Amino acid sequence: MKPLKVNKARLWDSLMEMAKIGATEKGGCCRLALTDLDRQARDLYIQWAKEAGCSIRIDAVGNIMATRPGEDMSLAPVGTGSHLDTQPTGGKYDGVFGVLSGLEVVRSLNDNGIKTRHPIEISVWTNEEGSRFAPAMMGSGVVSGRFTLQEILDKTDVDGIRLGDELERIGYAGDTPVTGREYHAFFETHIEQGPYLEAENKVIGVVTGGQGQRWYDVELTGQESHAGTTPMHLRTDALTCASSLILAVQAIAQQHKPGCGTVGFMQVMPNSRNTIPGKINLSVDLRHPDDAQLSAMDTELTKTVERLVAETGVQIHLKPIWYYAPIPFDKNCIEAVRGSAADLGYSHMDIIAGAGHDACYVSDFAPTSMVFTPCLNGISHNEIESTTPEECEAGCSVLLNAMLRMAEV
Ligand code: HGY
Ligand code: MN
Ligand code: MN
Ligand code: MN
Repeated sequence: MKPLKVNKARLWDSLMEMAKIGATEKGGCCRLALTDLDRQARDLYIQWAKEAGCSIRIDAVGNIMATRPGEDMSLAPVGTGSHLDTQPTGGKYDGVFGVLSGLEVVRSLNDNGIKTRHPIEISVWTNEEGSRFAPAMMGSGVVSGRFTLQEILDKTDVDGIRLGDELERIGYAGDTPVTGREYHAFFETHIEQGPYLEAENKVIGVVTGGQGQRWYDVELTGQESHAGTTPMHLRTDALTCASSLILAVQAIAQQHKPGCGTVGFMQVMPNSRNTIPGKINLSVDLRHPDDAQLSAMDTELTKTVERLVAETGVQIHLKPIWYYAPIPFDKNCIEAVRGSAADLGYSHMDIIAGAGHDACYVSDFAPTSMVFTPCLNGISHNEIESTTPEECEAGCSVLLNAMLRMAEV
């Protein structure tokens, strides 16, 4: 069978329509997990999926499963999907491209009158971003057993609002169990969010796995006092200590290439220009494709904290909140992606995912791989995130053919 291509214009129009929900002035999207805007996006997606002939289930952590029937409904579905929640200054494509690619696969199968043996299922995973509620990849993490349902429902955001209450409030606390989910194979399509495909002039990334991550909450406690009357040698300044820690995180990453180290969140208290900061809350995000190196980065971070406490007198509480080791994807699924890209004549290369993706957790219980496409200058988690209709068509067409290989037409 000649490899099928998807409907480029229809996919692009769906992306642009969805991007109107939570649209920001700079051309991005802000749809934080379980806000009313997330609900609006979910509602629109469900409407489209039903129009495409899918049945809808919602599970106890708000994951949405849209299923296109197969000839043999006793078979595990071939799945795809991603997330609709975004970063606060997110783009139009991170996550959404994977969800709407799944929908376009269903629409294209309908256009071509193709009935697959295995059902086809598109998942929208709850709170992949981990921005409003930390950590990330919660919906897929509960289904894969990395997190318990209760611990995730009890998570609170920075304002103390509980995740489970938000799920109820937006009407997405479903009754489908989070256990026993099965896929014959699972693929996630996603923009690369980094510079490598563009640098190598490739259209498709054949994703062989995902790098590991370690996230921490750090609380630094010094002493508030007057900015004008407190001599420099008598200060216990939490912010200057935090500054040393932030630079150390960068140094640790640079000493463990190609590891990454980021401090993206910080609260300064009392945050008054003429009071020496007494309390700092900040986040640390460490990543590496090799688990031993990721552990070494963790050890270096702990040693740095001990050194700074001794040097500055600031108390530092380093609280690990999330860890997963680097994840290898399934060889057959990787080959389905690589072979589909070759059949369609798209330039392609193997690549490891630098970002966390729901596919990483789905690979705990199902054969999994991903399809990456380039984004302009490798920029993501930024409102200027950009890609083209042609790149989206390429990624989605590879997804369609990879799924067909596994779903047995
Ligand atoms: O942080 C990540 O890698 C993802 O965007 N949640
Ligand atoms: Mn994403
Ligand atoms: Mn993201
Ligand atoms: Mn992600």
